[in-house]
Amino acid sequence: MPGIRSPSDYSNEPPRHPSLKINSKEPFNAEPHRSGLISSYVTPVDLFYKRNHGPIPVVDDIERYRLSVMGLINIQRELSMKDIWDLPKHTVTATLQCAGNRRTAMSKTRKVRGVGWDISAIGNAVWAGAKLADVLELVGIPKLSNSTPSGGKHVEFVSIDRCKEENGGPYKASIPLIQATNPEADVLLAYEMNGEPLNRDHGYPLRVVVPGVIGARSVKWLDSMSVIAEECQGFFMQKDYKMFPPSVNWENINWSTRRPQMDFPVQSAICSLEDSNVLKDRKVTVKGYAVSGGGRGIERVDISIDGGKTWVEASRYQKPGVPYVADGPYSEKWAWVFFEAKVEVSHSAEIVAKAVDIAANVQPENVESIWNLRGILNTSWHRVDVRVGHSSM
Ligand SMILES: Nc1nc2c(c(=O)[nH]1)N[C@H]1C(S)=C(S)[C@@H](COP(=O)(O)O)O[C@H]1N2
Ligand SMILES: [Mo]
Repeated sequence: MPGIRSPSDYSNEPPRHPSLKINSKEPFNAEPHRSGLISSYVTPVDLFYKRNHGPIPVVDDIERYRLSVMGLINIQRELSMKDIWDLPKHTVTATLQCAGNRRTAMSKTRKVRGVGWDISAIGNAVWAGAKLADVLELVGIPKLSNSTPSGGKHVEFVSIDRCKEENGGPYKASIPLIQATNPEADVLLAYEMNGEPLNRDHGYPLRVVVPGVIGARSVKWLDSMSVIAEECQGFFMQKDYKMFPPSVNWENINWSTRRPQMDFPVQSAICSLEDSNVLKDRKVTVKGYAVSGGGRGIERVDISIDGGKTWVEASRYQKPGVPYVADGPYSEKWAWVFFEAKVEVSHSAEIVAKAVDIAANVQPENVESIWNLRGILNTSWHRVDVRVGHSSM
């Protein structure tokens, strides 16, 4: 379509912030440095991690943009951006996290396949757009539908981009219809990020945001949407982003034995310290993020300076200066909390963070117990080794 293109090479990429740590150039995958990630509660768009599987689409004629909605009874609807803009605008603060966040640390146990992320394949943004439940209602599917009269039970999102995993076809994913039509699930077709129109890297002109779920389901550059009977059969639903036990390797893997990962488990990481930091002062401020999936708030964050033998509780907040209470009147249920604890270490220390969500789910102690060949969902206790003294260099 003129005005809307998916380039087949990387000569049309948008500009990116020079401070990003690039994990792969083509496709472009990058994350901010640890300290940059926690410099503000809402992650600036420039610093927000970028996770792509192909070249960035070019949409330079918004007038021509149409979202096709298929799988309806005898009709296909073409929605323009104006149709979407005319629906009530909802704003949702939600943390997006790649299932591959913290993969590099998992590879230290045994090599895994995938983009090597440190702890910043995560970001928190203020997304605005139409609720998917309202869009579906507009095309004739009522709120809180388990299925449609023609047997539709899932909503599939298909992108404009092209990627090699789909043999040159578009990136796609699906979510259950009941989640898509539940206004409380806050699934958005978002056209704004942090008060600005989405930029190209993050899905201009329209993307899905599925709060509480691994980033892979939040399809960018939405091209079409279908109501289908079975979940999406695309690569990223069926041959990737599934959690396998440590015993499964590339020789004995049977992808069909596992479900596509949806909700994110409880996660936290320390961002104020790098591995092998040499500190000038024994007094250390330990700061970072904690978040869980499915809208489960954070109940507690524990910090240890002796590798997990003894613990202190960190303070938590979403708004600076306002103590965070899970499910409290001011809490954002889909968004991360920042934590902070002041500790005093002796000459060397293994500093550890672990979070607990409101369902009392706790991060696992060791990465070995959750090791999986694709290196997803590394939510093990986050550990950093520090030493007090002068650098030997
Ligand atoms: N069309 C499309 N949507 C996509 C992807 C993609 O490659 N193409 N990557 C997914 C993955 S794996 C993640 S983690 C998030 C990343 O979103 P971001 O780049 O806005 O941070 O987008 C998801 N949506
Ligand atoms: Mo991802």
